[in-house]
Amino acid sequence: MTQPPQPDSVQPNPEKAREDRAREALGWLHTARFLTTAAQLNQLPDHAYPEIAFVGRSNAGKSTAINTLTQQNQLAYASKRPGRTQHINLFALGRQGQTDAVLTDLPGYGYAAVPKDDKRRWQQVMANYLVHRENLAGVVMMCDPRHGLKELDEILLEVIRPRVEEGMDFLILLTKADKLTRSDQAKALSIAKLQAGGGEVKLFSALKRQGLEDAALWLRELVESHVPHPAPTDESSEPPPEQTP
Ligand SMILES: Nc1nc2c(ncn2[C@@H]2O[C@H](COP(=O)(O)OP(=O)(O)OP(=O)(O)O)[C@@H](O)[C@H]2O)c(=O)[nH]1
Ligand SMILES: [Mg+2]
Repeated sequence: MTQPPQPDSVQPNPEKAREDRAREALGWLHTARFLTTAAQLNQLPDHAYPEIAFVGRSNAGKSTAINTLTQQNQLAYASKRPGRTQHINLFALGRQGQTDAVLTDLPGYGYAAVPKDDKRRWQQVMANYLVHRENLAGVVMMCDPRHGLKELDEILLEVIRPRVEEGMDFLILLTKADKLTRSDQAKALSIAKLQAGGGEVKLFSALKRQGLEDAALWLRELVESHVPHPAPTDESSEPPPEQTP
């Protein structure tokens, strides 16, 4: 006679667990709200939360990715016209009005129609941000796989290399994957992995919502790995009381 299954014989279902985690991560991302906008680094507010920046060439799909990940159509400005994002825009994340992380939408680079001086000024602002922003915990580089990683992307990778070596998280999202066939997607993925020197690379399509869960999980796990201490509140910078078991 076969025994009925015992509770402790229930096999864990990794797929279901991942789905649950992804749902939780997307719910968390949906809490995103506009925090502030700044033209340069010294105008950004100091805060204690991990910040994750979306970088990439103009028109790569940074703002659209932020809107798709947060499931808010008009949070970040997205447009067919390259150069739409012209400031550093910060968005706060966290449930119940509490902040536990910040997303940064950065203006894209490589847009030919931008005057030379503006380009230089902007590249300086971005390099400053990527090198000096203290609580920068992760960088998501958006790259259109039809063009591949370009010279400016490579320069940016060099700029953040020391921080990545110190442990900063880094992800390349190959955007607009819907414009590639399956086999071209696979090729683009292998090439970008080589170029990223072993860094993480994922396919992403805002249009088809491809890679959405992967990206959401990556962001969530990054933030969870950075929250060992409760963040100080605005009212008091005193350390929190010791937890008793
Ligand atoms: N087919 C397709 N189009 C996309 C996707 N993501 C973005 N786009 C389109 O690409 C264009 C640029 O998108 P944005 O999100 O504004 O790009 P950005 O990187 O923020 O651009 P800048 O702000 O200029 O740096 C828009 O017309 C989007 O609709 C995608 O996954 N698939
Ligand atoms: Mg933008």
